[in-house]
Amino acid sequence: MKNTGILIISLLMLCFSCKEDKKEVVQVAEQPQTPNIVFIMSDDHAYQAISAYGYGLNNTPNIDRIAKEGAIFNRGFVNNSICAPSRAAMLTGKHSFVNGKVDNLHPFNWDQDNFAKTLQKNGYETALIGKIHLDGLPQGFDYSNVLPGQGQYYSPDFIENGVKKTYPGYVTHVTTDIALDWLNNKRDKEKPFLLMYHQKAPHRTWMPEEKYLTLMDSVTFDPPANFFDDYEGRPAAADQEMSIYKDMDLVYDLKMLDKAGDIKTKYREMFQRKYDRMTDAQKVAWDAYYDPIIADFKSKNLEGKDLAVWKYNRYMHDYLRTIQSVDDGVGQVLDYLKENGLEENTIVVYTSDQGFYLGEHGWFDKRFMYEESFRTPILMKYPKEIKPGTVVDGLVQNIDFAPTFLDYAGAEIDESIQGESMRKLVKGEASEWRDALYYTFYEYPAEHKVKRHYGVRTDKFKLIHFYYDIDKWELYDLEKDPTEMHNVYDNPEYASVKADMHIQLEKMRTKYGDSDQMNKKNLDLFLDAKNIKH
Ligand code: SGN
Ligand code: CA
Repeated sequence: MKNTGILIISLLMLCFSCKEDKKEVVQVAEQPQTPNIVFIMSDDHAYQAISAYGYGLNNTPNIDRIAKEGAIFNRGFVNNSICAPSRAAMLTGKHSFVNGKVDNLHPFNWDQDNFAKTLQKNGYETALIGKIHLDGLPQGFDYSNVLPGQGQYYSPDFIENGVKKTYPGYVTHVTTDIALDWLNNKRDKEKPFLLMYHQKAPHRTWMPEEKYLTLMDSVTFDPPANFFDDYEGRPAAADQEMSIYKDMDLVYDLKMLDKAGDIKTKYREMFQRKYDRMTDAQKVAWDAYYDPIIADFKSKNLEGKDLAVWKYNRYMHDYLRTIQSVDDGVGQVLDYLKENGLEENTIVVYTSDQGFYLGEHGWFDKRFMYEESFRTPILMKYPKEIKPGTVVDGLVQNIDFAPTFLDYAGAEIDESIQGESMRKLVKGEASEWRDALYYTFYEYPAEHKVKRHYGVRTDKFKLIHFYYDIDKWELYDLEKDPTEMHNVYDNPEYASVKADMHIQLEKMRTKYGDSDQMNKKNLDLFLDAKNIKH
């Protein structure tokens, strides 16, 4: 489709009115404008922790508004379940092995095309605010104010158009304030706009703001049914470092920074530095909440399963609290749109850079192609085109955002873009849609020790290959085994499914241009960068 730019398209509507048998033709001019786009993303936000998805863990009324007024996607997935590669895929509409950002370590090449650059060329005013985790000055944005790397929860540093400064306060609110300031005061109001409003929360180390320190304090969470997973038949799943029981740090993750210094953990000092960023008043509020919990914890000497369940609850409380502040910010931005007459003509998307484990398989973090981290929440509203309460079940992926936004904006979708526009799918008008998704993950050997793998997911099945220091295939029957506990790869009953899935996988690799040689090239680069002999 050719660009219509910022120019208003005049539609001529013919209106016939009959007067004494004589037809009179009246021309009425309607002026639909190019839509604005607010692309909201948070970091590590599990779909299980958005109330619109119905898991009953928490209440996110503002994020839910997007689903209520528009669409909720039940099958939204990422290309690569780790921060920077997922963001690179969203910006470019291309898989990691094509855009080059395969892991958090590799540099991102901002010189390549991204959808913000295309929108800019088509007359959009563009801004990128908050976490992006892609080094270098962002290209494609008239205004950028981003966190360096992972960013900090308290007294965060930001880089505004390349210049670093520290803001007082709590990162989620600072990000929202910067976004509202840009909407109100900084943008050119004559132009359609793209606002990428990207929160750090609820990323590790899940530090809540003062206001929510006690939220859900009286709630006890039951761990998921597979919390005490034995990983039978899944050696790659067995050999990771993202276990709540084994790997979650009592101080760094769970805030047991006792003043006496008795609780000595690997990352205690690192957490101390985060704590030290708070003001005295913030520290007083923080200590008033955590000190009694620390004292209680020390008195109990928990072990084994009791300790695991205690850690899970401590984790859930802080994780969900950081989400509450994210939800408040979404509400403020939605209100701004409403109060300024922008609601009708603005597309709002809420998503995360990937899903997250909330105790499933006993884990926190992400990376695996298993559902909880491969999936991601996606909610989208656009009153002009999307009916309230729409439910989308098609298999969509983060590479689809770029072509979708370009499609809505009437801009050209370059043929090198690998994602598909979701526009027709959301309207229920797609005559055909993909039946399989491709996934890759490369960050190993590294933190959390999740092995390199790639795979394909169809409606009903998933095939995964773990490689490098392992050579193991996994096959899941997602209908019978939605929590992926039974690897049926060697089960003779699945012989024909296995053969079909191998064909699907090869089709995907051919379609997108991936191969074992690409994996080898990326592995060599990674090992060289980490000075690992190979
Ligand atoms: C940090 C975290 C990890 C997390 C990665 C990637 N450790 O390294 O737990 O998996 O980020 O997350 S921390 O000690 O720094 O919190 S990502 O979302 O940025 O990809
Ligand atoms: Ca992330």
